[in-house]
Amino acid sequence: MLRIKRSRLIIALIIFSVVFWFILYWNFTSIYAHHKYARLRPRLGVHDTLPNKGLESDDVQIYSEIYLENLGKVVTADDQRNYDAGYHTHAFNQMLSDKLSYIRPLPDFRNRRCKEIDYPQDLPSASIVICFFNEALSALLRTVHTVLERSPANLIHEIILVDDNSDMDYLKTELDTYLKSYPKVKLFHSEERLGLIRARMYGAKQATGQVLLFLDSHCEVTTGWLEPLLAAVKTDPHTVSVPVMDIINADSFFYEASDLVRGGFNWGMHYQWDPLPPDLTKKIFEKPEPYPSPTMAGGLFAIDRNYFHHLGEYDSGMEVWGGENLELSFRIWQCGGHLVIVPCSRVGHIFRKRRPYGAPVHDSFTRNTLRMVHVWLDEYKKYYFHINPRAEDIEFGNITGRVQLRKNLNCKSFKWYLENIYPEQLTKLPDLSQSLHAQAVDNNFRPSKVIIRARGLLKHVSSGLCVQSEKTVYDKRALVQLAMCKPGDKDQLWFESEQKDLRLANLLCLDVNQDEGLYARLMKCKGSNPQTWIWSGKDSNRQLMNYGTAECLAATGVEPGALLKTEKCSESPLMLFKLVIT
Ligand code: UD2
Ligand code: MN
Repeated sequence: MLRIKRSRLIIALIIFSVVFWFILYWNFTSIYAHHKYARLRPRLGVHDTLPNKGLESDDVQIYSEIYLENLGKVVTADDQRNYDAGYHTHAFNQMLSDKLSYIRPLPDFRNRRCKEIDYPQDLPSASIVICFFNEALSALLRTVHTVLERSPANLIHEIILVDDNSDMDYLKTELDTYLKSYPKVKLFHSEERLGLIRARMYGAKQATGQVLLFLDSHCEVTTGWLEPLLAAVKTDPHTVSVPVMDIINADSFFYEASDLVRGGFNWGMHYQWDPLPPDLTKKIFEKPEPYPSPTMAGGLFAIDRNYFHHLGEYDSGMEVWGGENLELSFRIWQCGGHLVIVPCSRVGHIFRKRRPYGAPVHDSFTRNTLRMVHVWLDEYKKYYFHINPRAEDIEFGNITGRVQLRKNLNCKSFKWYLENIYPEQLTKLPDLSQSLHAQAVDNNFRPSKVIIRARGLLKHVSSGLCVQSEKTVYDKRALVQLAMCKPGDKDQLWFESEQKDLRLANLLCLDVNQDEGLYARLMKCKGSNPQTWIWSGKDSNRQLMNYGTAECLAATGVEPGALLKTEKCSESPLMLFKLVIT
């Protein structure tokens, strides 16, 4: 009897102490967070001309978490204005970026075996080339400072910044003054807008280091990033090395690890990330060595400077943005080089949901891609045109110089490239005998694999009409149109999936032809960027932004039958939609 009582007492004591410690811990952490927040709170409104270097280490995580949680509740009207203006100009949380230290400690996501590798003492030194157009000063300086801080000084020959004729004054006067204290950093202002491709060529011409290392202007490099990239180029100067690209969240600025992947593309000639086969993942885990990649994303890579020039730099006929990454990837492989991803080198990049800048050329992506397709794809270009019939009529300038370059370099065929470097792609050739719409229906995605977040009518706010499939197939595709709302009708029932696509009747995905920025249509679900739709704005004022075109879905009219397309996001009421949950 006494024994039972005693054991009960012990159990009660244990429960009590667990609860006690839990409450104490919980209180402590919330007091701690609260204290930090109270300390940081007054800084929210501060907007120095040059960003302060205030926040360090774990502040970053706590700060961004609390900030995001409380946004709209506790911030002042000024904060809100700053916050909105930052997003508008840069498509990321500039306000938060301005508050973060340039050199914040970042998690080390490298395989631990990377730290045991001894790199040669005599690695070549690098000219880091960073071009920018209207970049946020804090993001740009964070790129520069992390490079200076996290690279052995003898390996940084210089940092070349190319201002691609930005509009902002702070990128001229203030930046010039600031950089005076950093003799290795050389800033060039272009007198005309070159676009990122010619801006990189311009930067490369100024460089005198043995290796060129290109970075976007909103990156953070991490410890140990440089040596393995340079080592790969040193081992073989015809090897182009690419770091693993981690994700800096555009809203919270959290640094998130990416999986090990390879670069690929689809027949619309959009870049895509391909998962690694499991056996290769295992091999790299055991021995984190560079592995071949059919293509690269484009922004971050190291290349021997002489080889870059020998290989024909870039196609200077390409404008502003897009396509140059696949062009260079094909050129490297077809003309005898190697393209590798270096798992021990990790660089963070702010991935944003839209490009915040316009272009003097209407659709530089298609124009650039056409130049690439005509020079490198040989007979395989028919697949590109099958996917993009409209591209056939688009002007792409003179390519004789590039065709000649291919001859001079004695490059191999695209067939060789596919068979040897990207054989998986040969299994995904579009069926030329079928129209796109027929294929879309035939191969429709298995809905069971997809997690649905919401379902309902996709209502166009200003017309009060609903989005549905156009009944007639036009120009090989099923477009979507506005129609009187019919709740319960399968033809108007949209499913929003976890991967942010919009599926009509849980069958086909809302897709937009990125190359032309034209009409929204229904296609087989692929999880691709042109099928990724991000809601922005609040409640009934919401826009649907397309990840592929970085534009917003808009109705072409307010009457039944009006088609939908994507257009540059604006205040237009034609762009407001809501999902009326059913
Ligand atoms: C990706 C690449 C980018 C480029 C692009 C295709 C990564 C991390 N990024 O797009 O480097 O290959 O695909 O073309 O792989 N810029 C200029 N002038 C301009 C426009 C942009 O200097 O007219 C700068 C811009 O400030 C940035 C860089 O070029 O530093 C890349 O532009 P982005 O960040 O908008 O491209 P992103 O990352 O969407
Ligand atoms: Mn970028």
